[in-house]
Amino acid sequence: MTERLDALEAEAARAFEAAKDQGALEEARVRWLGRKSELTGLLRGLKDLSPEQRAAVGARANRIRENLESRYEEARSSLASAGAPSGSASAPALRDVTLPGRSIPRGHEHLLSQVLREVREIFHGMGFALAEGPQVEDDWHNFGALNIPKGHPARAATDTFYLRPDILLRTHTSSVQIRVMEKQQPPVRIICPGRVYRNEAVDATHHFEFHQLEGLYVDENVTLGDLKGTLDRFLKSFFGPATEMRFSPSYFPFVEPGAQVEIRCFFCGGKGCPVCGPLSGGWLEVLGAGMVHPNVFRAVSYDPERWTGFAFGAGIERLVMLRHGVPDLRLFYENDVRFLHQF
Ligand code: FA5
Repeated sequence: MTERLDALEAEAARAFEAAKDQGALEEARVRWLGRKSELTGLLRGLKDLSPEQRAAVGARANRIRENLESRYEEARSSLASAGAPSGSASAPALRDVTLPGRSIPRGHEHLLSQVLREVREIFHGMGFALAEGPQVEDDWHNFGALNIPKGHPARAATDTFYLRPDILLRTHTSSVQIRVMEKQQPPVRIICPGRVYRNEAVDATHHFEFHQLEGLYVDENVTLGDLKGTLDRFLKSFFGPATEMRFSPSYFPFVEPGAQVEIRCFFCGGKGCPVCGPLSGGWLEVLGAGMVHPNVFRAVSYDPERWTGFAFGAGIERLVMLRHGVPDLRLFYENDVRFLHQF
């Protein structure tokens, strides 16, 4: 058997060397190394030999197979580099220059980022500076200094994510008012856009993570009229010059008086529609606002007898939903390009 193996090795090596093109070489490969080749048959027959013979002949047969495989590879690459014809696989590739090009999809700014930028520009135009604060906040800045002491029922209004007993994810951007007033003497005129968190069930109009825009103006003789004028200007710039706004009384512990600000539904003109709802009488709530409570001034060591101010807070997602007719707030966070590319 070993003699036959040696002869087979020599014949196969000669056949690989003699092949003039890839087709002939492939034929030789099938004949000498293929599944039905003599060598494969011999290897299969090893099982009938005694254990000693099997080890010796098996090792030799495997060495021969490896040797023939590398001879075959050598022959193949020397035919390829000599440019031997080999069928379509290695034919020179033809380029069709008339085919349309492949376009590379281009991204753009997310709708929420676009709107945040636009809102910042509107308020910059009215002299408001940008302020930022941490999203991981302490109890004092998120609640205590805003006239919401421990045990105050208003704490129940926002379900809070606590990280430690006194450390939490801020539930509103009003915390930034406090941080700015602690550092800066009046006049203060700032807006604070940012992400806030509430432990809430998610639905079409609620998320556990959303954006707010806070505004604060503190100076001598700031009036409710200043607040109304500022918000009227903002809402008209954002929703259009025909926008009608109204204030109704509301309660936030950090302002007195407090107000809920609504705009007349611009989808139905105030008649009542699926957007403003049959019970709203055609008005859409857009933000909370009011005159800064004297206790908030005391918390930051401002003299409430001297300083006056207004504050407001809006939910950015809700503003965008209204302006662009987005029916579900979750669309902002799902990263579905079919939605995103529309804006
Ligand atoms: C506040 O957070 C007050 N800090 C706003 C304020 C500031 C009032 C200064 C007075 C003076 P409120 O909890 O209502 O208020 O939230 C403000 C806005 O955030 C709402 O009008 C709504 O647009 C938006 N909002 C509230 N909860 C959610 C939520 N889960 N998902 C999306 N938007 C929300």
